[in-house]
Amino acid sequence: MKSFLFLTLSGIILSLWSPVVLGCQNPSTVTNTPQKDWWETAQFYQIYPRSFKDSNGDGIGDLKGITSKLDYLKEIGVTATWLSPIYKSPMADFGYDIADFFDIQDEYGNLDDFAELIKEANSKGLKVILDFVPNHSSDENVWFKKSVARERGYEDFYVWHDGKKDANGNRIPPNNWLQAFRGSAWEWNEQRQQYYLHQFAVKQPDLNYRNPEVVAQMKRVLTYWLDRGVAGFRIDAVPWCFEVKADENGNYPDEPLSGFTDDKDDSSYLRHIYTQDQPETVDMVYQWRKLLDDYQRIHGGDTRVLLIETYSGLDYVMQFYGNKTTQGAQIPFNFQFILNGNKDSEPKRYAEIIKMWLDKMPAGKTPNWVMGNHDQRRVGSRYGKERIDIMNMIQMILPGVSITYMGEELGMLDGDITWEQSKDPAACNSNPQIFQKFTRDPARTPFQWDTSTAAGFSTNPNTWLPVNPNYVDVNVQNERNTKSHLNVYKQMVELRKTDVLKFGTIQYGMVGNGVLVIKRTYKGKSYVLVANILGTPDTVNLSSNTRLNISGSLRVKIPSVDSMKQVGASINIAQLALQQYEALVLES
Ligand SMILES: *[C@@H]1O[C@H](CO)[C@@H](O)[C@H](O)[C@H]1NC(C)=O
Ligand SMILES: *[C@@H]1O[C@H](CO)[C@@H](O)[C@H](O)[C@H]1NC(C)=O
Ligand SMILES: CC(=O)N[C@H]1CO[C@H](CO)[C@@H](O)[C@@H]1O
Ligand SMILES: [Ca+2]
Ligand SMILES: [Ca+2]
Repeated sequence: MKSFLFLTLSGIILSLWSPVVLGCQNPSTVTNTPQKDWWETAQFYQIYPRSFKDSNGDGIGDLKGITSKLDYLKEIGVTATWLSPIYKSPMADFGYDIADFFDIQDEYGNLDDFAELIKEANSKGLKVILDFVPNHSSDENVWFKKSVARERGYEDFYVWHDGKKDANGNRIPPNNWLQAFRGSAWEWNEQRQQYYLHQFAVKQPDLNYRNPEVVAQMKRVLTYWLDRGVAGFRIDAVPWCFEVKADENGNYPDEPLSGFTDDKDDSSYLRHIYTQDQPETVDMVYQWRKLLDDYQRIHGGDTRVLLIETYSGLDYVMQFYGNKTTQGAQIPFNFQFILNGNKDSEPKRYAEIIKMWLDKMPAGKTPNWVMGNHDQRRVGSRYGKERIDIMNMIQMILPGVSITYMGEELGMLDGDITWEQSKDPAACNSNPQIFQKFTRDPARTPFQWDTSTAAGFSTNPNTWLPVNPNYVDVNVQNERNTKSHLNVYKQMVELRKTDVLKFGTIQYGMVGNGVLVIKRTYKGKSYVLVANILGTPDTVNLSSNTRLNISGSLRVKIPSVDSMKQVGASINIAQLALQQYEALVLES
């Protein structure tokens, strides 16, 4: 039995942490008692409010619905929940097009409902985090209307340009930049007689972050919601905040061709070296972090956190953690399990994905693990429904922050949404032949509570997206009472409260044909996840990967749903027989 890969990291005791230290540090030599701030070992849970719980029977989830289900969040051990956008919006992009950053969309409720949600959540020890969408506003935002009218103070709130003339004297856009959907990123505005930049839809004009008044205004947005009790922000689409600075004539350079496609309207036709991942964007995030820290200094309370969404390259992502002198975001999302793996991945890929983040992460920072979100297919649909427990167990046993998208704890799967039923603009802007490639609706179907009407999501059988028919089996009520993904998840949550998972070192590697092993150790006590990634049984020798340093006796602590092994059973570490896709947490 060969071991392909071995990795170890003394990641956990902050004062000892160094990316170059390989080999198991003995934590008992640490003199200080380890301390962790609340978020460092937290369990975050993403709620897509439209699909979580409908309180008034209109078929759309809302704030009162969330408030009514806070006990469920407690039940599954959530520390903090982040809500996808609830701000006032014409819903051209389901709330990612904000018309009023200071108010709530009617169908979700109002500011009183929000206050009630915060109050109830806090009384249960739950924190609430809001999505912050800085890259653009809606064209229905009053700021945009004022900018169109060149009102004093708003003239440069957005990125405006006269455009150019072609050889025949016809007006053409300032340069070749493309929007994320299709076509030019510049739209002519008749009233103002200028083009405005929109990196997303026409209805989503880009704010001009080179205008200090815009920067100040967005900071006022953050403060406004901090005053209303939020524990931090998840910041959307960060890479798009800044574009390259205009030259002395006010012009922007063309982006070079990527060579990936001949389709001139496709965003990937160009390499986005001037419209994404600009260094100023990183600095903007540092400024937002400072705002949160200053807020805490003045108003007290727990640390406020920043969660950053970017799918950029790892070297750029890591900059968001901060540098030697400046703090950045506590949690730049780790999307490596989304970007680099799926049901066809080789087993050793799993260990490589873990390594990618841990090896790049700067010293003293906290890792985080994201398996899914509202923009991705369900974890069980991407990695295979046989691996639902495996993915939840990996996420939970790894050090640092775990982030669950609602429903993954139940093993919810993609809904089958037809072209006619589609709601996501990414699907609707395409056509019936290709929409499956773009749609994000399948992961947004209503949450499955029980076997009543609309899976208990709504009293209205006509929900905004159809309920997945598998709700008959896959629902909270059912899964509470049986051997289930939910119960495995809850046991993992309990395990996360132990010192071993909070402070322990990590060692991980492969044994057998395709068995991932993750070992956490603290003060001589270990928990070991053993997960057979493959669909074939395997008998493995856990000692064969000598550098995992597994010896002595181990007992079963948490078996996956289909495992035949009993909790408490001793296992033979030299000859551990695993069924296909079987996963076990063992304890020393
Ligand atoms: C291996 O594990 C044993 C306890 O099982 C421990 O005493 C020893 O220090 C470990 N060795 C290394 C190199 O971590
Ligand atoms: C398991 O691996 C260890 C270390 O390589 C070896 O000493 C032992 O003989 C192996 N046991 C079996 C049953 O293969
Ligand atoms: C990554 C990404 O697309 N982020 C958001 C930025 O804005 C667009 C348009 O509103 C949204 O679709 C995205 O979710
Ligand atoms: Ca509703
Ligand atoms: Ca921008």
